[in-house]
Amino acid sequence: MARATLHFFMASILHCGAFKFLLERPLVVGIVNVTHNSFSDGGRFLDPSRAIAHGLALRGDGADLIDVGGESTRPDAEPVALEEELRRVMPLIEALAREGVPVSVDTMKPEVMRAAVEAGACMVNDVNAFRAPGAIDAVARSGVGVCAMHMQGTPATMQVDPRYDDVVAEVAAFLRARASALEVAGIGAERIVIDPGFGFGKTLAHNIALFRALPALATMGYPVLAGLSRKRSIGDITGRPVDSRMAGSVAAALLAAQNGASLVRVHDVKETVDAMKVWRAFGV
Ligand code: HH2
Repeated sequence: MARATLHFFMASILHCGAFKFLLERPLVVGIVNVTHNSFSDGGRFLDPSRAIAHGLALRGDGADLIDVGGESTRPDAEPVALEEELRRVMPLIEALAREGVPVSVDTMKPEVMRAAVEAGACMVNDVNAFRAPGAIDAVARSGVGVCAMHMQGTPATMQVDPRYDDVVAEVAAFLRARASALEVAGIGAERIVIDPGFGFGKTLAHNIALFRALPALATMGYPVLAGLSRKRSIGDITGRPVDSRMAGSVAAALLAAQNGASLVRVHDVKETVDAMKVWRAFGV
């Protein structure tokens, strides 16, 4: 099968609360981090009005969803207290939801999940794959979409010495087990997204192996999200610092989509949306 047709072959619908996304083309998820230490946009959106303006601008640039985070998961980032995380993300989630923007919340904390869903978030994106006590309960009955990501270790330790016998098999088994746990709790497959977690306890070689396995991961029965935007792998490959990784990131998003990712999580929305449009127009 030609690569470009793989995606369309598997088109289905992702249910995220009031929003239903037809996965006939890759969804572009725009990132807004309300943190001082995120590796790429840290410190830029601590002021709520700037964060809201940026979220609306990304939506205007063509983002299908806006992913709001209040706790950096960069290697060795300090955990953020619950009250502080709520203080950071809630004004932005409330404002974007009020404007009718599909909002995802990027959190590991069940209390933040509940508050965000209550405020109108239509998706919960958990880099810890809903392993915290109470995390599955926080989303099960809500109808929102859920994204379960693979991470080896914790952000504090994950990049110290990541090791796998078979990274693709281990990540796939983990994602299968987490998706089953979500389904057992009553979350239908149409609400579940899986994510191999590029850069979360992985070397460049691990990331490359997982990237090449995207077509296989995409056959597991759930849409796959790929998040490579401006990450260290892009820096390692291009030799560029964080603020010069846009072209590499767009290439990675496009290739991920061509290889079966249904969602790409990116900082550079406008450029990624344009690249996807060109691919779809010229693709065979
Ligand atoms: N990557 C980051 C954060 N959340 N969620 C998913 N599902 N997949 C990812 O690959 C992913 C994620 C890290 O990127 P960023 O939010 O830009 O940085 P930070 O964690 O430093 O805030």
